Amino acid sequence: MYDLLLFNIGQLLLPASSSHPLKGEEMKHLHVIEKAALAVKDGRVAWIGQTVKGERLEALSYLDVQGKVISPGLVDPHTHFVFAGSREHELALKQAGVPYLDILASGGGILSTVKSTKNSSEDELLTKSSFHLERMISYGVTTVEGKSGYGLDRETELKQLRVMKKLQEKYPIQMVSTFLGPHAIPPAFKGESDQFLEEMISLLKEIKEQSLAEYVDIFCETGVFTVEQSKRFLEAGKKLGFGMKIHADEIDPLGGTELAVTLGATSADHLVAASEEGIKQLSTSNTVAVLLPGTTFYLGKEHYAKARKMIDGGAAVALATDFNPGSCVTENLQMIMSLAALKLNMSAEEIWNAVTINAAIAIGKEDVAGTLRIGAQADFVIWDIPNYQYLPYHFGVNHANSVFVAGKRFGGLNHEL
Ligand code: IZC
Ligand code: ZN
Repeated sequence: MYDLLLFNIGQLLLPASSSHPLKGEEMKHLHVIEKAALAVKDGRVAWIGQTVKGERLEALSYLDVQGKVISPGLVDPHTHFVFAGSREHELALKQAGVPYLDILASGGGILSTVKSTKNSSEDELLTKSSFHLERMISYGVTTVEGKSGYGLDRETELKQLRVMKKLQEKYPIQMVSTFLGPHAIPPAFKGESDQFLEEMISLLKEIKEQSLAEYVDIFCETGVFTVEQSKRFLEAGKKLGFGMKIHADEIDPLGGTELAVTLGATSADHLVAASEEGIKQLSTSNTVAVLLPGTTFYLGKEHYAKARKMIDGGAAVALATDFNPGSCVTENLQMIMSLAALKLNMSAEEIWNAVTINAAIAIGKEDVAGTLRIGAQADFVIWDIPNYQYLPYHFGVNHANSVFVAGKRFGGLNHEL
């Protein structure tokens, strides 16, 4: 006897259950079951199949999905959603043509959010990030990565990481925490980035001991941290058993992509300015290219990451919001799927794989997220769309009818079901 049987599913999307990222051609394949049914028991996926005429599966409750599409819960593998304050005043600066890195260099940008986050109590931070997290879930996300990096000192970095730990206890969704201590150089360490980096390295042991993060990450960019510093920091993290991520080649082509491949990082993120050589190396590795077209859009840039070249060359691509208060202010991963279609020229199949299985692999959650497996936590979304190609096509709105986490309806619009 099942707890819940969803039937009359127009299309049930089942990305490959894979422990290695889908690369190149593999990204073009998306397994779809038409006229499907899905059974849930004890919060887990219990049965998946086609609705056979006359067949009657016994369940405590039934839900007629009315031909809509069901996918696994989406995975957002790169966000900075735990922060205080906001930076709407920077929009006018951007309109006046002040570049993102100049705003940072003059003490604004990330450093402005650092000030607000330092001045915020742990409870205030928890309330505000719960709000952002719930909004992400309402858009269909059931697995989220979140980064620290708005503290740049021991106390505030640990405060951000503790908030994420509390959120993991408060919500049934899957979460991954990343320590991004080297996110900017605080004013007290101006001109002394090596000393600041050492401070951040000295926190790694404590973070590991308290299980406050699974990954380490660094902002490798002009005026922030060099490739050599990034290597030093990531290697220190690796030695202690952290997974590695890197903000690489977002604005200038410093070579962070090549470094990620050399170190065997789980992901290299941004890659808008990645070199030809970096892109070639990605295809020979299992490092996932996490692309963030919402950021390119929000920064008003003309050139987007070369997703076509990456995928056609055989690399693995995932997509994320990069939700943060400066360079991409949206929790809406569906909007990112539309940008991937329109600006990265990715196909619908590639896009769905990039926000499910490849995104899960980019944060080490492939065993529990990114597809629907019998026995796994039942995290899925009922979409108000007639087919899976429709979602990227109709942009900027929320198509999530109902978001199920551990087999229970959590959020979404709940139209007519
Ligand atoms: O707050 O601006 N790029 N880090 C690297 C960010 C953007 C977040 C921010
Ligand atoms: Zn980021």
